[in-house]
Amino acid sequence: MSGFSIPPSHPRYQSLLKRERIIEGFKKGIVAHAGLIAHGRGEAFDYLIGEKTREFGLKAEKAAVAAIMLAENPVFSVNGNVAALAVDDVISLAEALGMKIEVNLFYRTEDRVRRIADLFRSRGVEVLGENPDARIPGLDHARALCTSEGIFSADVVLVPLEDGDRTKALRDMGKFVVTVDLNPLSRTARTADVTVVDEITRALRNMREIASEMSREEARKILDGYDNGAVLSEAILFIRDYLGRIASQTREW
Ligand code: PTJ
Repeated sequence: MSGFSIPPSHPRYQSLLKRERIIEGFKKGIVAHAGLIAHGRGEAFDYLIGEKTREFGLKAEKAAVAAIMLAENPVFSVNGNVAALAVDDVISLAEALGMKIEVNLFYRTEDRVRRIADLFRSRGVEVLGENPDARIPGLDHARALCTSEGIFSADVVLVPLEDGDRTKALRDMGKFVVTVDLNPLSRTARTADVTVVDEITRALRNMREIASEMSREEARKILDGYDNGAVLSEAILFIRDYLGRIASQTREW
């Protein structure tokens, strides 16, 4: 940790703990510089939903699990922030749903890829991404690098905390893209097939629980009835109403 010890009684304990994980990940060369900024943006959006999983998040989490469960080659794409915040939750979900894990970075450096892969190896888990042998078409430079065994041949890709370009490029390849993004207005959120508007550690834990209860038959039904546009719209309207309620309470102070 950064030397600052957070008392569990602190009202913002969970949030401060995640912030510490990001800082620690940055110091260890796992999180990119921009990852610090991205985390702050996530924190701000989490405030707008009251830092809780809401109904729209849960609906999307169910659809996400359903899509992954029914996939032939589902791949979990991991970046610096996701590794720093949720390495054990990534492993737990990937194992439950038979997903490969691939390190795929927006700000790719070989050093950071290796450090993230080492983090997984330290838990006895091998990941793809260190020796890319394929490219995502339509993306510039190193961001396109991936493996033919993993992301390149995947039918369903889980890409949390992503940027819109890669989400679109993966969809253009015909893949079914699931994302987790607290910002319902982001390009990724609006491009993915399933957008989970929830915080990554909460989302992965919920998805792990859902995965242990869902049958393949249920998965098919859930996916057939799922409408990502409607769920995203619910998230935006929730924020409007939530802020409206807080505004009214504030007026009565
Ligand atoms: O490790 P790299 O090189 O792959 O880089 C990773 C980052 C996150 C820096 C890169 O992908 C990036 O710049 O992402 P963006 O464009 O900032 O998008 C990240 C999105 O994730 C934003 O919409 C944030 O609101 C959202 N976000 C941030 N933290 C969380 C989050 N969503 C869910 N849970 C979080 N903890």
